[in-house]
Amino acid sequence: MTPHSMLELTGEVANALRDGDPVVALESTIISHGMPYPDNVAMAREVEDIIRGCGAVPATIAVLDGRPRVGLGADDLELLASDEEVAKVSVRDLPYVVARGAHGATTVAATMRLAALAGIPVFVTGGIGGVHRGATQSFDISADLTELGRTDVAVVSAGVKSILDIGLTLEALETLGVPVVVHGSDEFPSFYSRSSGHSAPMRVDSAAEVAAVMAAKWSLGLSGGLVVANPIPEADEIPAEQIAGIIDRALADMDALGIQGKDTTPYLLGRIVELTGGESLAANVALVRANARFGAAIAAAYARTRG
Ligand code: PSU
Ligand code: MN
Repeated sequence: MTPHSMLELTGEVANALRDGDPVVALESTIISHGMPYPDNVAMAREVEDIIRGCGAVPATIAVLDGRPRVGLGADDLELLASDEEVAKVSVRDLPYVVARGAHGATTVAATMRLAALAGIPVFVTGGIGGVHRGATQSFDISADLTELGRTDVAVVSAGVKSILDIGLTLEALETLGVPVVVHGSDEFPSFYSRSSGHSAPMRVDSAAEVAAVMAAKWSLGLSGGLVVANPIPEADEIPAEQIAGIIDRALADMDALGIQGKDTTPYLLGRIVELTGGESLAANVALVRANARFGAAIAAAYARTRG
């Protein structure tokens, strides 16, 4: 397919897509609003290098000067990592930042949509959004779920953090018809930890199996995305019991400050880094590295099913 004319692709990404070579999309909210500077830009660069090292082309996605960009340079990554003015952009925010010529860091939802417009079916991140704890009152359910229900992209993550209600998030994904496959485990992972208390809706043991599920889904005309949960490597795990107290404290601090809406996830991520003295950041970077390797393998396997 020809990428949408409003997108600006790097030559490297455009050539790979034209030739049917594996490409991996990456989001930018994780850079601008998910980690502190300069760890965020170091992570962004390293993840691109890992993906290249695995034989795929990285395509980090963001809106810069109102232009949706697919593939970024070193200066762009530095800007996204350090400029306080970069907005967090989910799908509902895309028209506004584009119309105003502003900068925006795209969430999982907005990145999926732009990746699909470019023709990239595999996207790697750390964690996806979902149903927030207390959503029965707040109605706070991430647009990441809506997008997974309608946009044809497989999203590789380390599962769902327990800042969210993991059980309700899995229920919502089922309602939306989104396959949730867990790599090499019978339990759905909770980001920092390989366990969550929720069993894996479906298990796969290789990148080729994920690619086969993607191909089967879309061949059947079942539009929408897939959640590919890749549990954090054992060596980097923070036990669920240890992180639970930290997350409860971060949630209590958020309530005390009256933080709501789109600011909740960035606040909680930052507060968890503070409360763990950086331990959570090391785990976060480690799981993104592992996801980059697995995502590149999925992109290669899926490209083989097409070629
Ligand atoms: N979870 C993380 N790290 C992140 C995010 C979530 O562990 O960086 C970001 C992603 O960009 C995700 C967004 O799409 O937060 C979800 O925000 P919201 O809940 O406002 O939809
Ligand atoms: Mn929200």
